[in-house]
Amino acid sequence: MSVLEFAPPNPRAQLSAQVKMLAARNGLSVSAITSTEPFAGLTEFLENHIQAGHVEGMDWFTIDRARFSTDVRNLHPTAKSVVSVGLAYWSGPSEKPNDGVLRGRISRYAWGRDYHRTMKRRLKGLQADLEELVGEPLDTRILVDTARIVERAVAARAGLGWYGKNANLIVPGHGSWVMLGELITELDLEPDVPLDKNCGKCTICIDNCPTHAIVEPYTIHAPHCISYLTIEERGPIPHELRPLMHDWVYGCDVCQEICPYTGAAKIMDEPDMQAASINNQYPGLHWLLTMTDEEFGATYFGTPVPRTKRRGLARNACIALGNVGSEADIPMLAQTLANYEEPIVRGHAAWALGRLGAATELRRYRESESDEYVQEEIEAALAMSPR
Ligand code: B12
Repeated sequence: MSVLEFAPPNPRAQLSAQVKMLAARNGLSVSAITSTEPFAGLTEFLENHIQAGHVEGMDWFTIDRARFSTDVRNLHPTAKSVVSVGLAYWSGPSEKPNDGVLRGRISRYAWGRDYHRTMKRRLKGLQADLEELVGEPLDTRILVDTARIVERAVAARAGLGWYGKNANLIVPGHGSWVMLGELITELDLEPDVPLDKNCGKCTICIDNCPTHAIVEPYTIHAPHCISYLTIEERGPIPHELRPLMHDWVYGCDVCQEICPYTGAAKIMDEPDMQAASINNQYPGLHWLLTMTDEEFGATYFGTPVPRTKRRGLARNACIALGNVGSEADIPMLAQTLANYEEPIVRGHAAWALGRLGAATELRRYRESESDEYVQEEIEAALAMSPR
């Protein structure tokens, strides 16, 4: 008889293994456990991060909020464990179709259904299964993408993955193509250990970030990140950054696509994360400028994209046309400058016309434009336009 057979069963470890098994059964691709101890050094890190201006523009990201987010017990004082979960969503390589339509790019996490809803539904399923397992109601908190917790810090300490230099949490087998969520519980579970992994000497994400937003390893200067610019920024996008945004109209995946770990991700059959139509992946840029509210709703309702609103997508489409368009796109941009109801979109259409050298069109609408901001954009566009 081996020594192992005499080892007493560890009920805490057994319960933890069951939790992970139930998480997987509820469609949560990966899960790991950490305690509710405060995160050592994180408060100071976030304070310095905010003071350095790295989250400027996200007004909700205050020092008070950051302090609150570094101790899970602020949310649930009697909790003992956090189950960190991930929804892996790499669906294989993908390219824009070669169909003669000039198209933009939407980041992969936003192709399908809104992951907040998908994850919450699955986490609620996990909670119900846990209640059945322990035979009593549980006081839990279910979180997905809330500013009240630093999800990557939770996941890293739980050993779900490790920090890449692009700040993303890299999960073995899935790269960073994993959205995160948590279940905070009073159950006393066995914490997992952090992974002893790092990027080594690789700096490929830093070298390839189009706007140089990875200002040092593990630090994103959000006001320069294309994800921030296309989704969170509501006003004009800084002129100097526009040419660097290429054809991204919602989010950006460059620092993930370029990462060697992410390139080796497992293909997931995850219908909730797949695009329902080509416009959910690679929307036609002219279509983004002419779509009605109804078309916008029909295509994007239930996905993460409405966060940027119809005018945000149209603004971003103007920038993309200025970057990847040609003379053939001038009439559409001129029509946008003349007729689009939102000044923010007209202003960016003027910029794109300037990029494409359409001085005649810019002069044509210079007099009739009554909005001061758009007038300024027209003047700046004329200054850069050679024709
Ligand atoms: C605000 C925010 C953004 C902002 C700012 C991002 C940033 N890096 O700061 C913007 C809009 C730019 C953004 C972009 C993206 N985001 Co975002 N975002 C968030 C949000 C809401 C808060 C992040 C935050 O607190 N940032 C502040 C920084 C300082 O923290 P952090 O980068 O999360 O983690 C760092 C610190 O915690 C630090 N750290 C941790 N512990 C300790 C301890 C010590 C001692 C020290 C020194 C440091 C330290 O190391 C971490 C890595 O650098 C989270 C959800 C959440 N509640 O956590 C999602 C989240 C981070 N985003 C996510 C995603 C998917 C994205 C995008 C990929 C979307 C896209 N395709 O366009 C990009 C990626 C950009 C990037 N490379 O980071 C995922 C990340 C999944 C993953 N596998 O990592 C999250 C977790 C949402 C989710 N529920 O899945 N995002």
